[in-house]
Amino acid sequence: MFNDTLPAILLQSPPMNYDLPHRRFNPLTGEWVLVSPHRAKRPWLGQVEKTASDDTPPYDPTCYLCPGNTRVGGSIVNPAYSGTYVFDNDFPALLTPEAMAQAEGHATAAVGSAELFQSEPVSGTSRVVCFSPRHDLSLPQLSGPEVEAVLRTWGEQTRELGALPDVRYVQVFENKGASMGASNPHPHSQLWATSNVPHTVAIERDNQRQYLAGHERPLLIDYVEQERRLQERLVCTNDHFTILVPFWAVWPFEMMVIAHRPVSYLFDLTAAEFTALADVMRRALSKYDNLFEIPFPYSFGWHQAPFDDAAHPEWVLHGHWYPPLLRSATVRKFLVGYEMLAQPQRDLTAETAAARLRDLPDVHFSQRG
Ligand code: H2U
Ligand code: ZN
Repeated sequence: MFNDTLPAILLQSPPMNYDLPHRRFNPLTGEWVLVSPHRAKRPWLGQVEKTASDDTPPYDPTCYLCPGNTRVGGSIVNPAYSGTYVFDNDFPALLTPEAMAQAEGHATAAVGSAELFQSEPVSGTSRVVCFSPRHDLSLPQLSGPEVEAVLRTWGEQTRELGALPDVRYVQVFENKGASMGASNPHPHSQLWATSNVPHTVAIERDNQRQYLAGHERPLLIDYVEQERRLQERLVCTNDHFTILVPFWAVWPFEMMVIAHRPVSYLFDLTAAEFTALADVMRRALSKYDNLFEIPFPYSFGWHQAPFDDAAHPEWVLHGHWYPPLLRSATVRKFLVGYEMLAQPQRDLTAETAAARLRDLPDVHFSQRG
C-alpha cells in the first residue's frame, strides 16, 4: 500500500497547464528542464540518422567480442563463453593504483593558484561485460533467466570492484547503437570503478540525503509511490520495480527504473527482485525497440550508492536510459544551442512520451508470431 501523506512541497504545488511552456525541476540533480509542448509539430530539415542494419549475424568472425575471436591488439583470444563474459578493458580510461605508482617520467603542467587550478589523481579499473555469446541479440531479445544473469554479473562486478581499497564508486553503463558511440553491435556494457565519487553521483547522493533528513523517507521512494498513484508517466511496473518517464525527463523517451525499497546496490537484491527486474527491463526495452521497429539506441547506466565509507539509507537503486531518438528511427534530438548555454529543453511532454511507450506491445517485434 502507498503512503497517503504527500510531502508538503507537492501538496502546495498549484495545478499547472502543461500545454503551455513551463519548466520542471529534477530533485535528484537540482536542475531544471524547459518544456515547450506547442513546439512538437515544428518541421525537421536537419540531420537524418542511419538505421542499424537488420542482417546482423549470430556470430561475426570479425567481432572482437564474439566467443573464440581475437581482441584488438592481437594477443588475447576470447574463450568459448556461453553466458556473460567479463574482461579488463584493453584500452582503459583509468590506470590502477599500482600502475599509477609505477608510472615513470610524469609530466607536470604549469598551473596557477590552488583555488583556480584544482586537480587530483584518479585511479581505477575498467571492465567490459558481454551479455551473451550471441552477436545479434540485444537485452530484450534474451530470455528472462539470461537477462537475470546479466543483472547478477553487474551486481557481482560491483561488489568485487567496490571492495577494492581505492575504489569509491562503480559505474555500470551501456552505450547501445552507433549513434550513442557503441563501438560494436555485440551486446555489451562497461564498468568503470574510480577512486573518486563522480560529480553527478555526488550530487544525487547529497540531494537524496537532504530529502531523507527533511522527510524521514527516501526521495525516490516518495517519488515512485506518487508516480504509481498518478499513473501518467508509468511504462512498466511489477511488485518490486517501476519503469517510468521521469517528470523531469530531458531526452524525448528518457526512462528511469526505480526499486520499490531503499536498496543501495544490485548485489543486495533478493532472488525475487532479480527476477522482477529482468521482467520489467525486458518489457520496457521491448517497447523501446517496438517504437520505431529498430534496435533503439541509448546510453543506460545504474546509479548505485558510492563506496565512500558512509551508510546510505538515502539511496534507492535506480537506472537511467538516455535515448537520443525523437520522431522516427532517423530523427534525433541534439542537446545544443540554448541547451548547452542555458538549460535543457524538450517539446514532447513526459506524459505523451510515457503514453506512447505504454501503449506499445511489451513483446519484442522480432519475437512476435
Ligand atoms: P563501447 O562500445 O561502449 O565503446 O565499449 C567497448 C569497449 O571495449 C571500449 O571501451 C573495449 C574498448 O576500449 N575494447 C577492448 O577492451 N578490447 C578490444 O579488443 C576492443 C574494444
Ligand atoms: Zn560479436
